[in-house]
Amino acid sequence: MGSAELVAGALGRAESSPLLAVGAGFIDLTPVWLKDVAIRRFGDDDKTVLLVGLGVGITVAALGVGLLARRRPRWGLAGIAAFGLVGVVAAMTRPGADLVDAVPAVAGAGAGMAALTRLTRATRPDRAGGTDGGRRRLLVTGAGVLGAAVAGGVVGRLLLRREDVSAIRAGVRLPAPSSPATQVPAGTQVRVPGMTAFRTSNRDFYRVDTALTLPQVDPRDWTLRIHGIVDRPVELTFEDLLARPLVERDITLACVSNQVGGDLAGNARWLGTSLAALLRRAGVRAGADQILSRSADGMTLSTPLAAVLDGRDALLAVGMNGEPLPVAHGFPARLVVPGLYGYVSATKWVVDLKVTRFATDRAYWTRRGYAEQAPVKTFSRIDVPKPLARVRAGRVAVAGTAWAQHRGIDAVEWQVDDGPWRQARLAPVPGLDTWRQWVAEWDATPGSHTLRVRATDGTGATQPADRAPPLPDGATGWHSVVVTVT
Ligand SMILES: Nc1nc2c(c(=O)[nH]1)N[C@H]1C(S)=C(S)[C@@H](COP(=O)(O)O)O[C@H]1N2
Ligand SMILES: [Mo]
Repeated sequence: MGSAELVAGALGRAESSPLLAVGAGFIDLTPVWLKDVAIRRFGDDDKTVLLVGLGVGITVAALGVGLLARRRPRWGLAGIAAFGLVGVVAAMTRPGADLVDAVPAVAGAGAGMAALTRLTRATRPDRAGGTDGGRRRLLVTGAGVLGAAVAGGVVGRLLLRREDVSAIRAGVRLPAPSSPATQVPAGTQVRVPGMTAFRTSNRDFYRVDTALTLPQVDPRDWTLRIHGIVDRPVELTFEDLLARPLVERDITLACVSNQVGGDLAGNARWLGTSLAALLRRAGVRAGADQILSRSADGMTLSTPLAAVLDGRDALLAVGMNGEPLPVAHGFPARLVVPGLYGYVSATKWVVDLKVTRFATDRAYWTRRGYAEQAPVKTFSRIDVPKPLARVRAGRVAVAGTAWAQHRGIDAVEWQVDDGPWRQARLAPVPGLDTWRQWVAEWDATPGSHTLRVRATDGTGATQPADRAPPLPDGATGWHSVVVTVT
């Protein structure tokens, strides 16, 4: 494995590493329910958990191969060849893979077979040293193999740093917007200790994607192709993109995998060019109802065309909170469409837009049973007090966040135990496309209490009580927390 990492590093192809390729293949083959569990339980750490799990699995399998090799050396070699084959298949089936991507796994299997042969030979007792000599030789050979493997792995990782675009990103200067964001009114941020920030920092912004290794896209090589059912296909460079009129908007992004009470949502100030204007330049023809977008790492997302063209601030974004997009959030360019869940709108590292029909093309998530039309569902959450908190009797601030992007939040009601629903005070918001904070004052009496919340959106529809899972178009249900008052 160390040799394979070294070769992958020398080739400058992270995903040709058998470990990462198998991990990426695993992500693609993971059933939707398990993905959901992983996103929910491990959040941003889901990929680390996967890699550690793979590491444990490989170690156990390697022990099996080693034991087998003691009795039947040929079978041990066959075991390693099988490992290599899995790596080759995984690397070759990554999007855009070619024959070169098979090289690290083949090299790794070759090195593994050589190491196994030396190790099994070292265990054989010889006349001079007897069993003790054999043991010593095994230890020395084993340490040598381990050292070479670790060194190979480390050097391979270091070599991959050449591909890193962070330095290039740091040098990108974004032009000022021709249409700045509306000023955020005073009081948008509810002043209660422990309350969520109205504007999510880039570092705290949730991350959900299938990229085991972050795509490193150099803006100098980046182009966006717009084609399909259009009059004039368009190809745009990063320079072309920055030369277009840029708008700046506060937009809250939410993930369909977010559970009742969950935190897979964030609010940022995005800078980008109008997606509708770009599509008009290409000239969308009659009959189209979908934009199929593709990312540099081969992910595909489908977006309802009508939502992009209905006048909302759908963006091809380059900036996030005053900086170029972070690499993890789509550098150099991504889509942001207010009011739609991320999986049908927020393509990171976007390189291709095909104007098409839902009847013709399906995307990654919709092929896996998620809905084609996925407007964000009205959601409200109690952020303070935290679940199972202990608070003192008397006046207690209850506060939280609600969202219904592009419809807006018109009311938030809260309830103690099974008492009457009361109106919470809503904080002001800069527009319909961000989340909205709410706050209320509770005269808390000693004992254990359940606090519950529900929101009403700008169309007058109140969040339903019925619990639904994220699949196929977003979770529903009222959030509640239990607190102990002393
Ligand atoms: N290339 C790519 N873009 C993607 C995804 C992905 O897996 N790959 N995931 C989508 C999903 S499901 C969501 S919720 C948002 C999350 O964006 P963020 O990671 O910047 O918060 O990105 C979307 N864009
Ligand atoms: Mo998502």
